Amino acid sequence: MSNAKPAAAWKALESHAATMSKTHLRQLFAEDRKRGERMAVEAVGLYLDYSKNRVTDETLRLLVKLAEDSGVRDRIDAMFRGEKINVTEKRAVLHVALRAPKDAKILVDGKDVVPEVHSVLDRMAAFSNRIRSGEWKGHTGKRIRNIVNIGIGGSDLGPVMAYEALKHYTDRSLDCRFVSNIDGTDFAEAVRDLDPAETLFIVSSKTFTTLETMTNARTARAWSLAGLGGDESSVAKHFAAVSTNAAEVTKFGIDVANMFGFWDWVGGRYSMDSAIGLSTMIAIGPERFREMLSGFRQMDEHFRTAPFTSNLPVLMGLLSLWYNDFFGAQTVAVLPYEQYLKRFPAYLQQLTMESNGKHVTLEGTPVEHETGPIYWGEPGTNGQHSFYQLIHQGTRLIPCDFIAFAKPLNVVGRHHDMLLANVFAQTEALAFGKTPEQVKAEGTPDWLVPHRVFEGNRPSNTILAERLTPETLGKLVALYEHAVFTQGVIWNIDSFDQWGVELGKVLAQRIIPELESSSEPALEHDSSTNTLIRRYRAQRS
Ligand code: G6Q
Repeated sequence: MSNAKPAAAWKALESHAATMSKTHLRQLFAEDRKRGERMAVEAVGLYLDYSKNRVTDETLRLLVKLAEDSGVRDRIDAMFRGEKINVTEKRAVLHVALRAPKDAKILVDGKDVVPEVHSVLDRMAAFSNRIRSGEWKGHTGKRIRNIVNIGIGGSDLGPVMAYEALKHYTDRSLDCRFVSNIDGTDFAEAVRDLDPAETLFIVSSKTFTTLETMTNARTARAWSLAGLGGDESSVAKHFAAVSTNAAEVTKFGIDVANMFGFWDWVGGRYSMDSAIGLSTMIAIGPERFREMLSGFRQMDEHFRTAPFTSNLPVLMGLLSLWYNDFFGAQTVAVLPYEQYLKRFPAYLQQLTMESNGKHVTLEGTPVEHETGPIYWGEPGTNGQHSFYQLIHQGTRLIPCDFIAFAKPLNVVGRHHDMLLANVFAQTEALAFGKTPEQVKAEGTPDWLVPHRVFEGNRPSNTILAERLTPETLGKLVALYEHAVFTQGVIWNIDSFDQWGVELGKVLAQRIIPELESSSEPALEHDSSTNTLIRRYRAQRS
C-alpha cells in the first residue's frame, strides 16, 4: 500500500517480530500466570482462546494499529453500506444482506435489497415445506425422497458442508446428494440407486453457464426423462433452479416458478445462505435455516461494532496474518474436533484461498507482502494419527485453529470427554513441547533423546462453543468470512473477484473439440500438450 500510515505499522511489526521470533510460549506463560484467562475473547457464544499464540500485548497493539491504519474500519462500513468494493467486477459485496433483518435497509444503486432477500427466503420456505410434507408430488404421484444438488465451487461446497455439518438436524426420510465434478462417475454414483420418480434435482448455478454444472444438469434431465417415460412435462416436477440468470434457466426448460434467484452482489463462495442453500433448507427445514441466518447476523453485528481488540474476526485475521507475513508460515491448519464438520476445512479452502489468493493490489500493482495462506485440515482426532507429526516435530511453522464443542450431539459413553481431552492435550503439547531434560528424566537413552524432543512454541487458537447448531454454524462461517475480509483490506487486494477461476472456465473449451473431432485435429499447443492430446485420442480408441 502506498499510504505511509500502514507502511509505518508494517515496519514497527517487522522489528517487533525479530524479538518475538526468539521468544518461547513457555516463557510467555511463565511471565504471566493469568495469560490463558486474559488472552481470550468471548462474543456471540463463541469463546476464542488465543493465548497459545506467539504474541504479547505489544504484538496485539501493533497488529490492531496495522488494521486501523489500513482502513479496516472504513472498509467494513463501506461493505455494509453496499458500496462497490469488489472493484475489478464493479460490484457490491453484500453477503451480509442475505441475513439482514426484515426492517434493515441496504441500498444497491439506490434500491433497497432487503425486501427481495426476504421474498426469496419466503418462497424457498414454502417450496421446502411442500417437499418436506410430501405435498409436492413427482410426475408419477410419488413423494420426493431424494434431493440432488447439481453445482460446483461456491454452488456446491457450501451446501455440501452445511448438509454434513447439520446432518443431526436433517429429516432422515429425505436423502440429499451432491454432484459437482464433470467426471461422469460423480453423477453415476450419485444416482445409481435412486428412483427418478422420487428424485428432485436442484440445478444451482449463479451464471447458469458453468460447463460442469450444465453438463451434469443435461445428463440429469436425460436420466430423469428416461426413467419417467420421456414426458417433457415431468421436468417441472423434478427440477428446480437456483440462479441469477432467468433467461438461461427458461432456455434449459425449468419452470421459472421453480426458480429461486439471487444477485450479482453475492459471491459464489459467500452464497451458502442465499438461495444456493435451498438443499440445506429442505434438509433442515425453514425454521432451522433461519436460526442459521441469525447466527450469521450475530457475527456480522459483532464484526461491525466491536472494538478491534475484542473483535473475533479481526483478531483471527490478524493472528494468521502475523505468522503469514512475519514468520514465513505458508499454511493454516483447521482442525475441527467434531465429526459433523468434516467438510468444513474444504469449505474454508475456497473461502480463504479464492478470496485472498491474489498477487496484485486494488491499484493493480504487485503486492508487497505475502497474501492468502494455504488452508487445509481434517477433523480430529484422525489427523493426530497422520499429519500432526509434522506440526509437532517438523521444520515448518503451522498455526492451527482447533474448533470444539462442550456438548456432543450424540452422547455415546465417555467419547466426548476423550475427544475434548485430545483437543486440550494437543494445544498444550504444541505450545509447551518437551525439553531434552524432561525426555532424559523419563529414562530415555541419550541417543534417542533428540528424536523425542518437542520444541514446542507451535501456535494455536482454540475456538470453543457450546454445541454445534445451525446458529453456531452461521457464526463460525461468518467468523471466517470476516477474518478473510480483514486480511484482504490489510493486503489491499480484491478479496471478491476470482479471475483464476474464470480462466479455468474458458481453457478447457478450446480442447474439447480437439478431443471429440472424428478426423485428426491440427494441434497448435505446446509440444507437451499436443503429445498428450494425441496419446489420449489413440489410447481411448
Ligand atoms: C466462487 C467462484 C466459483 C463459482 C463456481 C460456480 O466464488 O466464483 O467457485 O461459484 O465456478 O459458478 P456458477 O454458480 O456460476 O455455476
